[in-house]
Amino acid sequence: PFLENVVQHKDFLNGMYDTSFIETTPELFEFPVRKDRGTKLLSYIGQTIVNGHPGLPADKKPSFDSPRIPSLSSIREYPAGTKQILEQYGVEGLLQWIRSSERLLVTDTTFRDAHQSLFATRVRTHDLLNISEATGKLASDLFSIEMWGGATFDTSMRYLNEDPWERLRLLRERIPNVLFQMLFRGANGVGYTNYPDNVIRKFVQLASEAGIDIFRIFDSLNWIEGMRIAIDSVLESGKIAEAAICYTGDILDERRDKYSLSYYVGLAKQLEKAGAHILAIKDMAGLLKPFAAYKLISVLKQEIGIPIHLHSHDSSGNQMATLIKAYEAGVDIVDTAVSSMSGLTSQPSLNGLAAAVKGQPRETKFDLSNLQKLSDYWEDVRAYYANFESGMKSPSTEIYTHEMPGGQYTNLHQQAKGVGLEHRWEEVKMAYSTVNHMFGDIVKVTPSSKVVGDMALFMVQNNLTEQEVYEKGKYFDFPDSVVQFFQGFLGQPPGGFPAKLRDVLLKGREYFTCRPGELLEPVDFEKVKSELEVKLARPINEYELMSYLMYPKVFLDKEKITGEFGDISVLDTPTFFYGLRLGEEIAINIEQGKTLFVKLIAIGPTTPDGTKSIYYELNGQPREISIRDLS
Ligand code: 3PY
Ligand code: ZN
Repeated sequence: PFLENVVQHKDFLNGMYDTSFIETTPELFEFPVRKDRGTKLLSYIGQTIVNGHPGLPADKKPSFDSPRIPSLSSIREYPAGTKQILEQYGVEGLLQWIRSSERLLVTDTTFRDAHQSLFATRVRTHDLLNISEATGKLASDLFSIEMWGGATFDTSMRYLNEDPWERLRLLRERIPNVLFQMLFRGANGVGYTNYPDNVIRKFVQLASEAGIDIFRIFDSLNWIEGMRIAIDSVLESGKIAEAAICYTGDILDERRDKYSLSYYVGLAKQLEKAGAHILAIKDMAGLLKPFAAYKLISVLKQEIGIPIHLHSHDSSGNQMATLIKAYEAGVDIVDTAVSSMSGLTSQPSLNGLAAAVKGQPRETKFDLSNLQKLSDYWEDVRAYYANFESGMKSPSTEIYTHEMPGGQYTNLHQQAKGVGLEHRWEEVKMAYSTVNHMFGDIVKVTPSSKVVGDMALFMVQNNLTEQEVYEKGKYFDFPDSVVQFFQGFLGQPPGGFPAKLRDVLLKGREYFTCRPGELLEPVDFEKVKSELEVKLARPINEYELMSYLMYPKVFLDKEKITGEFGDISVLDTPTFFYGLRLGEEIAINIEQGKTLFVKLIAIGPTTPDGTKSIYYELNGQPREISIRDLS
């Protein structure tokens, strides 16, 4: 602890010390009280009981049924799946297998996009692990499982205090037979802005070593320049590069000709030329209507030679029909989610699709009763996260007006709630559409969609109309994300930025049209790593370094919370969100063969110094923890 205090002291870090440093710095001898794992977990639970979990009401813990985990006693071995095809025959062999497949291939997004879209990406690794063996065994005919990337990287650290790399490693151990797929935002990595080229290369290399097989790469403005480094890195790593065209507008609406059929075909051809193994049609908002899908996919099937993978969101309720029309047009792979995690802003139902094409020439191989077991589990687990849902109860064709991505809907709803605008949610959605129009009708997907969302919230918060933005814009400081977007930090939209709005927003700041990666200095990995090790006073690995490079502040905050509460990923989800009820006892497996039994005995009153005593039994012994009451 003494050495830790020295290397973490600000004067030491800034090089402002001499030989009298130790004698003249008494705080070097103040040592934090070391807490054991049990005490740290009791502190976390106490903190949650007294002050609530951020974003959740500090209510009494609701009671939940135990999730129905399917029995696997009759399935000893994992059936061989696509992972084995890749391992045995390599990328070319896998592509050959896709082309010769007589079945419609299916990806399950339950572990990533479904919960990103339904409840703000909050599913914890704990709940994924409990169903992972069953998923590998009961749904071994999946083409792939999308389980990483998108917002999961950020949210797992920010809200769940988890290490995303650990999630990947643990899931890989429990699902050894199906390809793992991640969503990668091109030059924006798994973040919200462009990163230096060498960070993007290193991320892909690490993710491929850690178990990702398929990288779905997109650019939030469909700007191919923002995708090339990522595509090349995947090709170098020997994994599968699935490059995406992001679908917006409506190819069947002749008045909306900015995003036409020929625009998408041109883009697809460029991606094929750039080396993509698979083309993804990424319909992030669910705007690709059934007959448009038929047309787009039929034409693409003529114009390109690589397999086509369709991704969509069911916000309008029309997207199962889109999948069926895509099937008729010869789509190779489609994205779905386990039924209790499907529909609305999520993907259409895996179970529903399997049933719909049963008996057709390219039926899937799934056993519906097995899929039902997975759905039963998720139905139970979904209840834990009810407070993060958006309140959307039915499909809505409003999506064709605001065009908000499914993966953003609940996140923006949470963001609106956070700034006190939940009651004006309808206005926020309308402002979202207005901002898109002001920005020149752009592709809206992370991070460009976040910029549109930030501007929409800003306009609602300040009661600004479009006209007032132009007229009074000089008196306002617009959100940083909006300013940086117009400077060119996310790349260039088709047709460029509207000049009038750019002048209002930039107020004389510079902007550029080259690739942001050309302007960003490469990161000196060794240097950042050693600085971080000094700061944290512990060695870090390359994966942690990458988490820090993607999200420096979030990573450091997580480190602090881990220091205070230890590894809270071992808690079951109701306890993680709501603590314990009086008299309730839980068992916490803190490691293989080591279990803590925790019972809540009593909660004391708030004392004049603003704390409450929480009385527990830990493995039968009385324990008291004092928690500051922040209410
Ligand atoms: C993400 O990038 O997180 C998305 O889900 C985009 O659709
Ligand atoms: Zn999506």
